[in-house]
Amino acid sequence: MKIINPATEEIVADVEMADAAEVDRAVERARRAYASWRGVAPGDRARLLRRFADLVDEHGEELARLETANAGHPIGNSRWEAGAVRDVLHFYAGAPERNHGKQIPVPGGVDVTFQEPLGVVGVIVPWNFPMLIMSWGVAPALAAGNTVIVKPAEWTPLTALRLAELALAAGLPEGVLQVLPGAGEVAGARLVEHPDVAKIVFTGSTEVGKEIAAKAAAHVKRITLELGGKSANIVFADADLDKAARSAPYAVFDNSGQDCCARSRLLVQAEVYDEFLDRLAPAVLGLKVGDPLDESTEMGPLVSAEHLERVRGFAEDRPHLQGTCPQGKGYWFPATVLTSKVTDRAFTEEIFGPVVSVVPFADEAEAVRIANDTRYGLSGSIWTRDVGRALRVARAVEAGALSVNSNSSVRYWTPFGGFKESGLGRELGPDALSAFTETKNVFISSE
Ligand code: TXE
Repeated sequence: MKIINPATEEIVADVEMADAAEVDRAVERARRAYASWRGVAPGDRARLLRRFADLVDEHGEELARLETANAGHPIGNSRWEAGAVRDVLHFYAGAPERNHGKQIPVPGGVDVTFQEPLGVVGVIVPWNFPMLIMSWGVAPALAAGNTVIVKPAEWTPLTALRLAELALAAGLPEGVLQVLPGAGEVAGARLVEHPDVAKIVFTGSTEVGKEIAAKAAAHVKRITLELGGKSANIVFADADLDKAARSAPYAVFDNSGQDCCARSRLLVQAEVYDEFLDRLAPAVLGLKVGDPLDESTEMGPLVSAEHLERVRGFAEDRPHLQGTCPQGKGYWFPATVLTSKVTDRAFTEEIFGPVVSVVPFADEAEAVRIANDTRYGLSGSIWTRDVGRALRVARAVEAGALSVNSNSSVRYWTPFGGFKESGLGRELGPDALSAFTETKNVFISSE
């Protein structure tokens, strides 16, 4: 398949797509590798993961440029993402030696638990953060003693393929980490259906996530799902409005809005609604959209022509403000603010583009009601100076990753995942390892 640079529409690579038979062969290799990888001493496994992290660090600039060429991310963002891949690997490199079980008092002997690896894990990755989201599944899965097959998104396989080469160069044995580019309905579906794949980690659309959950259920296969979002950014009248207005564009336009945590529903308390829209304008109109290799660029293109058309279809009703973007080659779309009704499609469906819908609310109760009136529940922000209100609203909003007076969502050492149709299970944080292990209880008789 031809891989396109979304900023220039140039072909940057031609990548072979795996068919079902190739997936089967990869699963067989992963099974063979598992037999020895699970027995590698914890300290040795940790050392290999650290060496892998060091190589990612050494090749950070190369990985960043590759991600920019393939996914269109501004180069500064891609550098941050390469650094985050390194950090995630380091974080979970500390895990093999802390993969503790328990000793439970029982009469007539000793009872101990072991955290056993699962076997072969399939990690199905989307195109919005190709190398970063790959690392969230790969690092804890390998640390726990599993072997991994990654299926990158069709449009963005390049950094995943390079990471697999770096893993081999770091000394990870053949078959421990494989990357298999392929179509979702072919290679992805085969991974999900393969009886020897013990677990699927999937990040992508809620629709495909549901399909995967149904198929996995047929084998009682373990799954972690990170799906769509339609997160709320709630601004109360008592908030630091300047800070909230400066921060709001990045909450939705970062990565051109192609972010499952994008706060694409901006709820503003009625008494400051007009003032807030006025404050928002310079931040939206001033956003620098263009060549992702230019160090000063803040927003790049969308990932593909197909996705651009999809986003465009959402941005026509009730436009309030629109920034600028390059014309001509590339999949460009400007930062767009809509003053929506809560029933508008743009307000209820995930757009995954640089489009934010603003609506007013009267009071705390109404803000919570609107925020929760969605099938999604991934992230969100609350802006207020009232600590009590911040806590009440944070507890009331049905979402997995909230922030107060901030628009950040993800830190690799804290848990991340969704309520409702935004997902199942948690990635990252100290407990992610348990998503890649099975508890085994062993009783040893002393009689
Ligand atoms: O996602 P898909 P798409 C949302 C976002 C976006 C929409 C569509 O709203 O506009 O989904 O994007 C693989 N069995 N998100 O179509 O199809 C596919 O090859 C197994 C939110 O790109 O879900 C790719 O590797 N795998 C999201 C991955 O699934 C299958 C990130 C995601 O593709 C498969 C991406 C199948 N039947 C999109 N069909 C987020 N949560 O961040 C596809 N795939």
